[in-house]
Amino acid sequence: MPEGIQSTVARYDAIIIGAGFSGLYQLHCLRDKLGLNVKLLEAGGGIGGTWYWNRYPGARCDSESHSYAYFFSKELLEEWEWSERYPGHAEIRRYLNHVADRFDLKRDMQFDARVTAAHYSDTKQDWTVETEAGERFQATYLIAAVGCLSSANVPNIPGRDDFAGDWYHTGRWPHEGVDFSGKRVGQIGTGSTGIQAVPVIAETAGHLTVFQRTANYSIPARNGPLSGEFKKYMRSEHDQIREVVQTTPNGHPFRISDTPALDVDPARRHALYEHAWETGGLRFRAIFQDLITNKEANDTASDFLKNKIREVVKDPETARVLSDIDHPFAAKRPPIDTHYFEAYNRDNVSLVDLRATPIERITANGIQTSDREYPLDIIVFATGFDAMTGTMLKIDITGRDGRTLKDAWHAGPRTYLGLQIPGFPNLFTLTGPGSPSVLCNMPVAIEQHVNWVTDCIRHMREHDHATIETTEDRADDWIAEVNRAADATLLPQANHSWYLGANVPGKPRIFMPYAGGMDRYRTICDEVVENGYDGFVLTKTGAEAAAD
Ligand code: NA7
Repeated sequence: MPEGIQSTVARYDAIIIGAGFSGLYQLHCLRDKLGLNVKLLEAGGGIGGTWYWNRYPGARCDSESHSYAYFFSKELLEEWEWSERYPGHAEIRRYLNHVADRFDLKRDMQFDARVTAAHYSDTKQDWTVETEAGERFQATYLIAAVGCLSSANVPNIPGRDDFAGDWYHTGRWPHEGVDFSGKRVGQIGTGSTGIQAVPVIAETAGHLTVFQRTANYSIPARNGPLSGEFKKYMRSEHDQIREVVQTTPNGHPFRISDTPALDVDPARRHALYEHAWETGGLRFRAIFQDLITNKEANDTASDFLKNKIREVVKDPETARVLSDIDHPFAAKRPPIDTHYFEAYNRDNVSLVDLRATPIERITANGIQTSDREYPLDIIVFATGFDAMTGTMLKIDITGRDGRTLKDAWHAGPRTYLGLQIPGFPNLFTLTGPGSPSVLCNMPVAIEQHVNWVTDCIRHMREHDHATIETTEDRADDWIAEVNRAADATLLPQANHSWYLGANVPGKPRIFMPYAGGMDRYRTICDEVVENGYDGFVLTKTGAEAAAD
């Protein structure tokens, strides 16, 4: 144990891992509503979770700001004012810091405290949590608020350590920023992140070479400052906005049309797509009811979007490579952008088609493809995340009978409702795999989960329950339901999708988020409670395993 580190074990009712949207609200609920003694441990040096780390050029949320917020406090809704249609990373951190200050949360948080291990004791019925620095904490409840996109995926391309220049992953961006002026920059990756970064990096780079493996759709975000009128609407109509976000399948502040795409004649359909393109953002996905369930309907949107790429991008070969998209629209998370395709019309931006000429290795000078070497000063990895499970699996977690999480999840994540894992009593996973999470506007999914966990712990304390744990059978049933929900959509049809874990070599291929809709999911969770925590086993204080 390093010098100066306490050797005694601090004791709490609950430990929360992570100071993002979910950790902050969970701390507020457990401490201020239930009166528990809570400690929040955070690996980063400050508040923000995903937004603490993602500071790359152009980093911005794709949810509209008036819905990317907590809805639990009327006062908070009335006093906070977003400045743009989509909040940038710095503004989101300001918001979360404001929330933490307003509810006096920081006094129970510890930063630079990366949790490396969490072990459950069958005899003591509690968790011991250990940080990288060797500090240990004990608690009855352990809440993983670790985020879905927090474990950076840096591909293991041969020669990476040989590179003589600088390289960065977008999800671990230096706080002081990176100076691209006059530099030869190579960017690998054209997902949501890469698509945001390209136009901004291109503004100062000497030359930007984008290495694209899978071509992607993107819709203009149409970002801009919010008008005074809209700000007034946000403040005065938050009840109505809340009602929409909490009752739609995806938690966004707009309803999904109930018209199937093919019920509309082609001219009218085209006009509706044009209108949605001009409106911008994820609303595009909502203009027809069946875009993510019916391939023929989806083709009408895909064709429209591919044509837009060809209209915008002047060089025909670049336009061909960018529009040669192999998956249905929205089968992967659809990016939204600010002048992404336009960036390819700049003299200092060029595109490399990795499908035609794959990367062979990274050299001291740059990137070597099967065709040639691209000399570079900086490489930007916009290569995404070991999503939804990566962060949990990096922690050495053992549950009942010393069973490791790695073992429990060797074939893919096993949870009931994305809330609990069989064999891991009193461990709750906020927006865990098997919950709508990333298929929903995140703060909406987070509030529902935190409220559920808070009510559950309240129930346990009121009824003298020592532990709660879901069962293997229930996890099996829920995995089948998650698969059924995904198979009813086009989502599993995208290769390399991080929804499937297919972007990380060796990761089990299983559809991780629940695609049945946040509205339906909320009802299922409510029914579980109404039926006496159906699917969970609750044991009485002091009892070994007396099922309730
Ligand atoms: P994504 O969506 O996983 O995108 C990662 C991109 O990096 C994607 O274009 C990948 O191509 C590419 N990639 C990954 N590994 C490689 C290798 N080895 N070689 C070449 N290209 C590679 O991550 P983002 O950060 O953009 O977005 C994550 C989420 O954050 C997003 O969906 C929003 O919810 C917010 P591929 O498609 O796998 O061929």
